[in-house]
Amino acid sequence: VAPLTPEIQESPLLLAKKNGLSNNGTQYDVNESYDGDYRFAPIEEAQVSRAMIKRYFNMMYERAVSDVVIVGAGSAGLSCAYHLAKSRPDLKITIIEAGVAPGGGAWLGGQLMTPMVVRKPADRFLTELGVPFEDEGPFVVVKHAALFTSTVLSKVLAMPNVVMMNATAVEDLIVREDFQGRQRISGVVTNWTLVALNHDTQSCMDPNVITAPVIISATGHDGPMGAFSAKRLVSTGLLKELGNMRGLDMNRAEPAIVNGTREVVPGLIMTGMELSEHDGSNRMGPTFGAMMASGIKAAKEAMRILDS
Ligand code: AHZ
Repeated sequence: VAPLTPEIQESPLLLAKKNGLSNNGTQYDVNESYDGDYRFAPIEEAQVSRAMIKRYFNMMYERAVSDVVIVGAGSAGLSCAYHLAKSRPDLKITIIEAGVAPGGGAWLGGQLMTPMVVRKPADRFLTELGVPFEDEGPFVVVKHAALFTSTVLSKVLAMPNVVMMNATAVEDLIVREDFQGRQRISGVVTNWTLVALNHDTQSCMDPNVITAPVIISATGHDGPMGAFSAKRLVSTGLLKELGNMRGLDMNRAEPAIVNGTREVVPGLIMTGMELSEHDGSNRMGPTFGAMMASGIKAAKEAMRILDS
């Protein structure tokens, strides 16, 4: 990928410091003593800005064309990203997460309590991640939901083919006509979340776009931002009406979400609790196995589409 701008000319002082040299050209010594004399390598403030700007905007430039965009980094979106990125290191996978903190509702189990319940056989995913749990027979319990979320998040972010833009919201879908005259979702329209939340107060703050042959929507059930794609499909006329999430029934809800995970319109796969709004299926409350299994199924669906 070509750099956005020609290499910025560094001042001789910056260059010397970057190379670990002091003003007079001698190598500086970073003293690692913690006895009141801890010293850092010298830095210019502008170096910090450039270190971030160059990487972030080069990343945006490169990911303007992605292979797969995952919208939403809750338990379903992250499980999907993990399976897809691990199975297909050749794919450019771009995650867009509206919140500053990725993880969606998976930092806690239920009613702000920390343990996370996962019904079998989805515990296999925990074993694959290396997340420990207690076996309770038909289900397992992770001692803190954040242990699952931080583990899957760190593994996803460490994969070289994955990037995540958080604090960034998908605020529309790109809908194109394919060669058969069918409407196909071909990308997402993004904005900084703080901008997306202020369209009513400022005029014309136009968005940015990312194109990809496969979009996976994992934006959760209805909420301030949730069920984004399901609602947008209705307003574009691609879906007649929302099914609307039904009441809680764990035994009906979990298989309905996993078995219903699919390409809901050409180019758009839906996973996790967003599907309950699309299909009108039940909610399962604080049990997370379906989010993991649905995410994995969405990843398999993406590979099927890309390989077809
Ligand atoms: O910030 C949202 C969250 O992190 C993000 N998101 C929503 N709209 C977005 C948009 N652009 C970018 N327009 C967006 N990001 O999507 C994430 C959704 O995570 P979640 O935890 O809400 O959904 P999930 O389907 O991964 O997990 C649902 C967990 C639930 S809800 C539930 C119940 O209510 O009964 N039970 C379970 C297990």
